[in-house]
Amino acid sequence: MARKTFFCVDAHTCGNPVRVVAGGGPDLHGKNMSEKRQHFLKEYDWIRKGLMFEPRGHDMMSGSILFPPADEQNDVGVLFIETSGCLPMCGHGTIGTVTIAIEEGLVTPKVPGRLRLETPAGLVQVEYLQEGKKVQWVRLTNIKSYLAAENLTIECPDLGEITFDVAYGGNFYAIVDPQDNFKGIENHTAGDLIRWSQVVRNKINEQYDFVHPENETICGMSHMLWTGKTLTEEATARNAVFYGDKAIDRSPCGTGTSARMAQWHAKGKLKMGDEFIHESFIGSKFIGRIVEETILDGKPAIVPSIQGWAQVTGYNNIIIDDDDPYAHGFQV
Ligand code: PYC
Repeated sequence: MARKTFFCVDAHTCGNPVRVVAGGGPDLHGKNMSEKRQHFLKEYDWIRKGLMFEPRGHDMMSGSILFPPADEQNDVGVLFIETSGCLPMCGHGTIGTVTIAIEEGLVTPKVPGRLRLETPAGLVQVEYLQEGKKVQWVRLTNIKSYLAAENLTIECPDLGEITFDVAYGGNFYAIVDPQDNFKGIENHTAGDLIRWSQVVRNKINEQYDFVHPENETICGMSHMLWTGKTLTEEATARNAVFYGDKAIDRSPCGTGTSARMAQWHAKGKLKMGDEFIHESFIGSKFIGRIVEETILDGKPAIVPSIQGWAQVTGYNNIIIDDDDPYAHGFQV
C-alpha cells in the first residue's frame, strides 16, 4: 500500500480556485520548468489527477506545485496543475500562488514586493502589495502574447457556423466575439457555453494546428473565450473562458485576458498603456495593460501585465492512498 500526503494551501483568485502544493511534491528533472513539466506529465500526472478531480477537487480545480528555481537570480519555479492538464502558464493561478506563497512564507523574495517566477511558458515577473500579513494585489508581467490567426470558421451545435480568432497569452485561445449566429454571453447560460465549447474545441483542433513558434511542447487550442456585453460600466470587456472539460473560469482568466489584449492590439483597438478592465462571467475583474510592443517569430506581439487579487481559504492535508479506488480522481 502506498499512501502519499500533500500539504496544500487553498485560495481563490477573483472566485476561481487555486490549490498550492507546498509539501509532498515530486522531484523533477530538467534544466527549466518546461522540461520539468514534461517529466511531471510522464511520471507524476497521477498527483494532478488526484488533487484536481473529484472527490478531492472538482471541475474548476486548478493549482500549482512550487520548485526551487533553476536560475539563482529567480525566486521560485511554478508548475501549474489543472483539471485540463499542466498549463504552460496560468494567470489566475499565478495571482493565487503568489498570494499564498507570500502570506504563508513559502517563498522569501530576493527583493521585497517583487518575485521572479520560472514557469513552463517562460519567466514571469511579479509585483505585489503586502499590508500586514495580507497581499492586497498581485500584478504579473506575462510572456509575449500574440494574435495567431483571424477569421477562422467552424460549425457550432445550435448556432451554426461561427467565426473566431486564435490568440496566445500563455495558452492558445479561440476567441468568439458577438456576430450574426452568436449574440454574446449575456444571452446564454454557462451550461450552453460549456456544451458548445466541448464540441467546438475538438473540431478546431481536428482542423487547425497551433504550435508556439519557440516551444513546440506548447501546442493545441486548449481554451475557448466567449465574449459579450459588460455587467458594469467601468469594465472594458467581459468574457467566459471554458477550460478542462466542464469549467467556466470564475476569474477573468489571466492568460485569456493576455490573449484578448493581443487580439485587440493587433486590430488597433488597444494601445500601449491603455487600461483594459476585464470582467469574468461572475463579474470579478482583472486590470490589464500593454507594457511593451514587441515581435514574436516575425509577428507583432505584446507583453501584457495583469493585476488581480486572491484570498486564502484554508489549509488542506490531502491523502492519496492506492487502496482508494478513487485515488487518482474521476470525472462524470
Ligand atoms: O487565469 O490564465 C488563467 C487561467 C487559465 C485557465 C483558467 N484560468
